[in-house]
Amino acid sequence: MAPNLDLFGGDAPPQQGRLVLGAQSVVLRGYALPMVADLLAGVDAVTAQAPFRHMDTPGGYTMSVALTNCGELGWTTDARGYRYSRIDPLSDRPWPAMPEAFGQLARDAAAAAGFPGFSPDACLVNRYEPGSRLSLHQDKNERDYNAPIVSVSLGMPAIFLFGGDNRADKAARVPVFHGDVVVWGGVDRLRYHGVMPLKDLPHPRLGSQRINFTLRKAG
Ligand code: MD6
Ligand code: FE
Repeated sequence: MAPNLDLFGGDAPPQQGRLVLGAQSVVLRGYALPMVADLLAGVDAVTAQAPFRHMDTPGGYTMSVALTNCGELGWTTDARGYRYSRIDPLSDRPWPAMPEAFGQLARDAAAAAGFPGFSPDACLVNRYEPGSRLSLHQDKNERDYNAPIVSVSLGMPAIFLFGGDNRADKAARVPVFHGDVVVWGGVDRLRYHGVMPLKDLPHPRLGSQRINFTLRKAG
């Protein structure tokens, strides 16, 4: 192949542009690609202090997605319920600080999606392996629903399910790729969503995993 036709070293070309999901929700294709190295360094720094773990749900299941947190507040679940906490129950210490690159990306992406002034205090980091899934849920443990949520996808692709305000509403199937950022808030803030069981489509940099992190204003 002529060198000028191989700009991406054999990888698929990065996607660009936006996919509108709802009145106040959008996928920003490839928005995180320029800062992937900083984001992955941030994930490594966070997980060195607060490793990924499989949490239990109040319903008696163990999540197939492994998770951890950074920032002032971290989301946890156990037999007693879902909540935000300042302390990592595994270490009994505060969650690791939010890496600067996470906060910057979240502010920029939120503003690009119509939510200026976003200032997240919590970041939930999820790790998916082939077969991991996330059943339909609403994000409603945050105190203030005026702030949006910014969700960053790295590694293997996934099919994000984007439903309505009721669990039974039909959900759209939205493929999300390495570097995509989903922002939602406002009238769409409480829509049901989830992730289909992941296929094993190894990513050149991250192998057989998908890392997703979601930035929120929880407190
Ligand atoms: C995920 N994301 O994409 C799971 N929540 O792995 C979420 O649960 C989520 O992507 C709220 C807003 C955006 C999200
Ligand atoms: Fe969610």
